[in-house]
Amino acid sequence: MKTQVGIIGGGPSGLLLSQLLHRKGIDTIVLERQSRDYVLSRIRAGVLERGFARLLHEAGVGDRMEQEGEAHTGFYLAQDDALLHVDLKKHSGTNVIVYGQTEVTRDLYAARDAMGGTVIHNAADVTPHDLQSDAPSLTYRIGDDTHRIGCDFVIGCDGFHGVSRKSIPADKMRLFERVYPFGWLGVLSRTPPVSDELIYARHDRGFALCSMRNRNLSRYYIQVALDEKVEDWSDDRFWAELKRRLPRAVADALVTGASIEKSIAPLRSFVAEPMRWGRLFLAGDAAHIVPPTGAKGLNSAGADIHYLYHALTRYYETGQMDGLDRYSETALARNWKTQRFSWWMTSLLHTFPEQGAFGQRIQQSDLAYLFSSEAALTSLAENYVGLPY
Ligand code: FAS
Ligand code: PHB
Repeated sequence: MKTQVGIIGGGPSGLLLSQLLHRKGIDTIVLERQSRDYVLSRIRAGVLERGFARLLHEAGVGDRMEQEGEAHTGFYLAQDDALLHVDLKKHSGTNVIVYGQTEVTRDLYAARDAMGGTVIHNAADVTPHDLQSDAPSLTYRIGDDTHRIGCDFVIGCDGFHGVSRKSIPADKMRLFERVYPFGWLGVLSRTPPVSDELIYARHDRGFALCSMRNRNLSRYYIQVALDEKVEDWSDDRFWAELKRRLPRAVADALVTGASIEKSIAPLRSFVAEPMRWGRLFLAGDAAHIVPPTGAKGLNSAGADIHYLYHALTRYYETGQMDGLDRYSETALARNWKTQRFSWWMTSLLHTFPEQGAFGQRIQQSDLAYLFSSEAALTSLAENYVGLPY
């Protein structure tokens, strides 16, 4: 088999790039190691930047998001019983859209099917070859049969645990990482959200987040220690702990119910430099990870895909490699700003075992400053709605 762009990973990054390129007449093949049902069973991001939404429209998959997603012009920060509103519209001129990553991925799969796009599921042992040549290839196995795909470029959209980043010699890369001393225990429940907008809560017992997917599907998180096991958290125990961390009025209004999904995700900040090696380009979680506090994981993947889409289109239209040659530097410049914001939101709102009384006071004064300064709120808002591509 031969294609122009071989993509490893059928998550949102790989599917979005494949869809965008196909609409420009550029041929791609996506190799996904899981089944489609498995990919669509994962519950992940919930907030889209406007830039990401524009990219979905450019890919022809923005309609359901507009119909079923919710435009949010603000969110709340809670500290003990205080509930402070961050007016995104006032401080940034725009808003975010609440529309789950699962639905984005579902829409992208439907669009790939409608265009006859090639997504190969259950592709085992995907392996890139000859990445330093101008004729790289991908091999993969389905059952006992091994297949090879020749391509011009290989795009690694295979997430943090994928094969693409590991295909770059260790001495050609610099890795930057911060692992946080806690995780997020998340629950999805068919209950009405406790608030019309998201609530990020700082509490001495630990961080909590009240989010949603729609008017009858709520998403809640609480910070937990790394050694916590999801099987030790009954629904009742989760709801009781969540209520302890919310302002009394919010806790009293909380509608609880059976969890339909419950999981613990570890938190890390991670960046791999460079995001290119020869004809291999990394995008999304394959290259960088952020703690979800700033809702930037999926959105920073979108920025990478925007850059790659334009660089690859320029190459196939003009033969110019300049956009591709600039990709890593451009994508990393924006991603490090996203890393900073996500680290800052995480440091502001979570309890850290080693922070001590001084660290708690710094967090409290950081929050107090935030709400005493238009400049600080403007900075928070412009980062949360998404920096320009
Ligand atoms: P993904 O990891 O989504 O997709 C990679 C795909 O590649 C997967 O389908 C995988 O099966 C496939 N793959 C992996 N190795 C392969 C191989 N060797 N061969 C072929 N295919 C391979 N972000 C937020 O903004 N908010 C959140 O609340 C949030 N919660 C998260 C919770 C969890 C548990 C995780 C892991 C991430 C979360 N994120 C969140 C971040 C998440 O949304 C990512 O940023 C987003 O999925 C990035 O998309 P991709 O880059 O496509 O990577
Ligand atoms: C979510 O709804 O899953 C969500 C929303 C905002 C975040 C993180 C997760 O910052």
